[in-house]
Amino acid sequence: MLRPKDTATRERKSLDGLWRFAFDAGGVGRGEEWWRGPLADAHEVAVPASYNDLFADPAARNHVGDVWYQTVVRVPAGWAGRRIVLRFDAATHRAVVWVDDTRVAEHEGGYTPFEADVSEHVAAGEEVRVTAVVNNELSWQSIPPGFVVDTEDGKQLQYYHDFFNYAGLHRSVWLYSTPVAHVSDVTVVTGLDGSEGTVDYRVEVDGGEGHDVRVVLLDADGTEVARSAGASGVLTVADVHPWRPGEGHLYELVVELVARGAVVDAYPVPVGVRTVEVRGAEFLINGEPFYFTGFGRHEDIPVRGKGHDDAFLVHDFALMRWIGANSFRTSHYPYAEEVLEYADRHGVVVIDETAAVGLNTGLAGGIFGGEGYPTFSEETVNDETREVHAQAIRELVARDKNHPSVVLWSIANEPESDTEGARNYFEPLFTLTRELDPSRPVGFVNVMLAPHGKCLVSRFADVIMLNRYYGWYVNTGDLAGAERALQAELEAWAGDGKPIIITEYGADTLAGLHAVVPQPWTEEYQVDYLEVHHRVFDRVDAVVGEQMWNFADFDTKPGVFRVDGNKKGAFTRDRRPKAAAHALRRRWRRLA
Ligand code: BDP
Repeated sequence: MLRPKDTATRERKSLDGLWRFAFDAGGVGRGEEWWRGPLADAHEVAVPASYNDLFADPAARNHVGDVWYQTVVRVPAGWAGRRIVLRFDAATHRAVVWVDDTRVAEHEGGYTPFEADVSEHVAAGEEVRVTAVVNNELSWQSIPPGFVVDTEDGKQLQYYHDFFNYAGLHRSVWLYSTPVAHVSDVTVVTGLDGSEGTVDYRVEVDGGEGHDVRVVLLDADGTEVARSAGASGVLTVADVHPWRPGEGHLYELVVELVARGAVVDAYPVPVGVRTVEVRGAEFLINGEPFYFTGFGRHEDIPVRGKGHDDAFLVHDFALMRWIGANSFRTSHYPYAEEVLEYADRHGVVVIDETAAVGLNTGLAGGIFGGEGYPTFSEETVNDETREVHAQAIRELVARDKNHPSVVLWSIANEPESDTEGARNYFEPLFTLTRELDPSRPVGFVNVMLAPHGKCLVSRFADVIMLNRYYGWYVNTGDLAGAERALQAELEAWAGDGKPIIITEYGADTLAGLHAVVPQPWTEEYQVDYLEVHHRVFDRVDAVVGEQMWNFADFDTKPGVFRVDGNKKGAFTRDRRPKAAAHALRRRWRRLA
């Protein structure tokens, strides 16, 4: 799905800013058709942002159900006769959208974009009312899963993942225009052969029967390096300047739709020429072994919650650079497209993950009123869930397939993976992901409860991704025992002959808490914990990466294991370094 852009033939208008907003605690808005007029008793709310922390009100933070967003936008006068599209970069976790009185879009899944052609429902130069109902409930058939409990105090939400269920319009909203005949999709896959690069391209066109496609590849300084005609083909680039970790060199593929010699539509796609391959126990980028350093992260900041923020984008990448990180995982959902574009431009390597987190009732099962649910069953995660999960994978690949920074798909985080149910659930999802994108390896993130010898899903993965907490959830305070246990488990995984990335290892740490003897929660313990892990990683050749959990402290639901959220950050939530940040910096700069 192409991101809205201003080009010679296209224009976009941001709808970001303050919108009218109403909580629908009684769930009556759909029945009463609230989209038909201005929202009554409306608050004002910022877009993009989570709404939860904006109002200093526990009912707002913990609201479960529908909320309503509304704005009025004037369609630019110059858009007469053009195709006009309304696009939401994300609505968490689902939404229905109306333009004036007409329902135009509906979307399931909180972290991928959706859009509607609204040409028939708007008029150039006129104002229209845009209303969206956004719902934050989770069910056994949503990705991520969860369930709603009806209590005397209203609905409460339960879920098996460890971050707060922030909701709302988390990313930008756009009105944009294209010519009626337009480029609707572009796919690029790149290759390298010595000093020659190749760009395999495929263009899809809508409404342009009889039109021609031509493509021109420009270097960063605008010089033309290759051109071709036709909706698909292969461009070759002599003396190619590859995209590589640490150096985000980008070409630009300008795609043009041409009728009778005139350019009808033009759309540019940034292209990084690089290859990715798993060979034996190595992870190769451009044919060279790559060692991942960096973090599992979250989209999580004070006040805005999961709302995208360009200032934090720049600052977080600056901190990752400062610390010597070359990569991160989009734990535990697709991040804003701005983040991936930035990673492309700056040569940062990304493991791109779906929102399939918490498909594992074994992790927190007992806490919910003592009821133990099986993860995979007709009543819980089932075939219907798998179809929602499959759609989440389709939308992730469709959105992110052209990013050179993305080198590996992660189709789930810590699902139950040691049962036949898990094996049957996941096998077709691996097949699907490979069909959608044969150019990248595919994996999932394994949980400690399904160690080597028990996991039935890792056989489908190209890369073994492990989250391990020896010295924290087990061997708590016993780093010598943790070192032995970790070494033994990693050696067992290494026997499978696949590369291993440690996608999480970490210890909760309260910034400012100190002790002279190793004490969990102190800054010293976090440093010692990391050192133990690093020693083990260095002894196991199959380990090709370490992504510490987490980049920064982040918000969670309340819990006896959580002190104002999860405190495993190398940085605090307001991005101040703990002692561990300095320790990681010394190691990762040395490794680089
Ligand atoms: C893992 C999860 C991650 C948690 C982390 C933790 O993948 O989301 O935040 O553990 O417990 O289970 O800190």
